Amino acid sequence: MTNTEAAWSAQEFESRLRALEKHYHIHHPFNIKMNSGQCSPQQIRGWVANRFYYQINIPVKDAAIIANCPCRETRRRWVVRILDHDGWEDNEGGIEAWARLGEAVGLSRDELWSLEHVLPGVKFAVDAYVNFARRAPWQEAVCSSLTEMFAPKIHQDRLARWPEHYPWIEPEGLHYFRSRIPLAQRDVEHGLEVTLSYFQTPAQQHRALEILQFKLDVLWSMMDAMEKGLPE
Ligand code: AHQ
Repeated sequence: MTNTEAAWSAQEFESRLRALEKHYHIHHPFNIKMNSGQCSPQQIRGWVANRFYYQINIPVKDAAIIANCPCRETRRRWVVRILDHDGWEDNEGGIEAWARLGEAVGLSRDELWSLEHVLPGVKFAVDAYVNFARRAPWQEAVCSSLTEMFAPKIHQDRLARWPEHYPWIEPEGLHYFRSRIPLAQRDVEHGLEVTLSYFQTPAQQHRALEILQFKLDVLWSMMDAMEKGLPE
């Protein structure tokens, strides 16, 4: 980036963010293996148990963003992300839906909640994400959530392919993926609003790309750890 470079328009900035899709974990060899039916039941269970650590940390990450955010309007909107995962009143939430996915693939709730299957590389990557959200300016942490721009496709792939490739998984276990698609689209709208308005100068816009790449690397590293650490 030269220091005479002009800032990108909002449209160009968004398309640069979206161009990072090529680094999204949908393209990771382990994800391709999983979605083409080549994973053993043991590996599917391992993926569910490891991703559970990511899921239970999402509301912790979002609470860190809220704790750092002085803007009531933003907090009023961001708080729904915590409720989406933790649930509220009789809405059980996404963490409960993931526990149901665990049972559908043959993991007991105790086994899932024990976190005994969580691999060191997965734990390090997830903890790096949560600690980033605790320490970074809240707008930077918002920007890091924008990997969800690419999430609907990966959920749709699982819904389309897992029933045929993994008929042994109880179908209702896939509810989490279906429920997440509209929520991801809603969340990305808010995340983009904050990102496109906060990161104004060329240096800030390049910083935003770096932040998104960091989060893409978090997801990619989780897959690296699972590819290596989940035996056939
Ligand atoms: O289920 C996912 C989820 O609730 C979130 C929240 C969001 C964030 O705040 O970082 N990212 C995210 C993602 C979820 N599912 C992942 C998947 O592959 O199932 C994708 C992940 C993301 O794209 O960041």
